[in-house]
Amino acid sequence: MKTYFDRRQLTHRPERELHNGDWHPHAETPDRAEAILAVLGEATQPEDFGTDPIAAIHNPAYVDFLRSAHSEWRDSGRPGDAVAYTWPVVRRREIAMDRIDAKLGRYSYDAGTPIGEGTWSAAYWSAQCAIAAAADVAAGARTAFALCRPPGHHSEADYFGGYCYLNSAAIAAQYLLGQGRERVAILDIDYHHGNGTQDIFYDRSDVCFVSIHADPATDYPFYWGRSDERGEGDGTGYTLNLPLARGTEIAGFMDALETACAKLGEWGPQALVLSYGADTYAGDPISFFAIETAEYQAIGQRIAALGLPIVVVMEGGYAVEALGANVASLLAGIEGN
Ligand code: Q9C
Ligand code: ZN
Repeated sequence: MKTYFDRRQLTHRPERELHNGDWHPHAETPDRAEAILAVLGEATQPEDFGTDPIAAIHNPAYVDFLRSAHSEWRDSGRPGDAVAYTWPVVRRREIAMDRIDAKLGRYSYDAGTPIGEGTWSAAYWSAQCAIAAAADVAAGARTAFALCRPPGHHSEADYFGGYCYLNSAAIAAQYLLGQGRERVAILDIDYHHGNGTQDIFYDRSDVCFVSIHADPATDYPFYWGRSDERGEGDGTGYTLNLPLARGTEIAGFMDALETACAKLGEWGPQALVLSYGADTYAGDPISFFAIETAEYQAIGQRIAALGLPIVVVMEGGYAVEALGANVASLLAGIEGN
């Protein structure tokens, strides 16, 4: 299957993140992408689909903010990456804000997602990879792989967080709807709940969001991903959360995947966007499931058995030395090997 990647995605190099009360080297490094490329061999540079497909998901004020945030930070005399440190508690009223510090808090929800000089360009090209892969599938390809990095599933219409700035999976799903598909499913198998994707489609019935992830009672992002979150309004019943305990191995994961696939099969979507995080891997340094490299193939095979065209979008996965093999294993399963 075709892999999409653009070298400009490497210009995002976050220095550090606030975790457990201290600063740590950032886990979402450019060498993650290099490690995947080294195993897959070759990638196609996506064409530039412009900002329209991004604006179909993200608010204009948020996109403007992202584009200029780092230069505003620098112009206000601050060194290094822009990082928020003050947040409005649960959606205060909309107010006009000029101060970069205020805007950083308004448009984010954590201190683990720095904005550097290359962040906008990298996030933009990451999203273009997802659009290019979706365009292939819309044109009849059975599968395509978007090597998105930075990842996207924690980002909503107007916020960033969880190492994510633009929601590539959501942008891909919306693009498929724009190409005549009426029902598009998103299956999210990253270790962390895809709160941004859930929020984007929470009140909609044209995109069904199904997620398998670590229980938010113990794991980031804490405030989303409980099994009683099922959508609202027209979207009631179109969100399905399947939280699992820390320590989950392949058997427990496959049981949840069976439930997820049953739900998707019943609904009958015309295409699937797979948010794939390899941070469910046993050796992941920031996550606590126990999936082994070879087992991703079975996961891929089960998803392929849905018989849907699939856009695979890369999300997390931080065990850099195993990341290429973990991605190759999943893709082999999806390709029917
Ligand atoms: N410094 C993805 O896998 N970790 N994002 C909490 C904060 C945040 C992971 C510690 C994990 C985000 C796409
Ligand atoms: Zn993750």
